[in-house]
Amino acid sequence: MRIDILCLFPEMFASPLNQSIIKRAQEQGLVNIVIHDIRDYTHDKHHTVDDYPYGGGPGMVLKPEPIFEAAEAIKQQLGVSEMPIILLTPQGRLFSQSVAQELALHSHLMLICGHYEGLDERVCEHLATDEISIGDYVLSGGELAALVVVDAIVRLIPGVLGSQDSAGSDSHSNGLLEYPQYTRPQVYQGWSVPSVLLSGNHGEIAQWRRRQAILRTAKRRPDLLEKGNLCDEERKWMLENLLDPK
Ligand code: 9WO
Repeated sequence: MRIDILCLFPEMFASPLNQSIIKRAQEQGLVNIVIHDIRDYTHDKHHTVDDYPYGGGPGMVLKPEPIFEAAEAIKQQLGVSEMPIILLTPQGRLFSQSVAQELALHSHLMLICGHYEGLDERVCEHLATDEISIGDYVLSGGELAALVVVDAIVRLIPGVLGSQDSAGSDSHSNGLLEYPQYTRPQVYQGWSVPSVLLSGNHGEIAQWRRRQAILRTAKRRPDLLEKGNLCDEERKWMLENLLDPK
């Protein structure tokens, strides 16, 4: 997969993309992430990327020309006429694991990050094919949101995760939150690891984990429960344990 990112602060990407799983994915040639500075696509002496808003008001607005020119240059260089061009904005559709899965199917993605000021609406209307928000809060710009989106997508590319840390068992991939996990020591400050996990009984352990995941999802994120495919027996157990917490 190739991901091109247009932004005003390219240095924000250096460290996050050079760690851990994303770094390894790039080294293995599974993803090629290229950062572009929108300022490089200006033609005036001062490399102007923004201007005053028509109609007045606070702040500045990113000019459309450098963004369109950057996007066209990249499409031409790649030899593709159509690819998802995604704007990171609080006005976009809400990002989720299912949006990440959908985007991970493409061979090329382009992400556009505004900063400080807003973007000229013609970029949204006539260049972007999609607008994505990572949540209902305002950031200084789209760069951090783009990093979140890239991280979630890259780990879904086949071969990026080893079979050890399969993407399939993570929180949200089965629709439920993850079950509680423990490692050594067996007792820490008087707090013991649940004895079922030491039992060696794999059937009991699997049932305990599934039930813990259900209970935790019911308590913290009941909105996710419908995606969890509970059977009647699990639903009954959940209701008993929600009413009667031990
Ligand atoms: C700034 C501004 C100043 C005066 C009047 C109106 C204004 N609008 C904005 C504005 O929308 N700034 C945005 C900053 C422009 C696009 C990039 N920015 C951004 C993206 N902030 N937060 C996000 C974001 C992206 C994805 N998910 C959550 C938040």
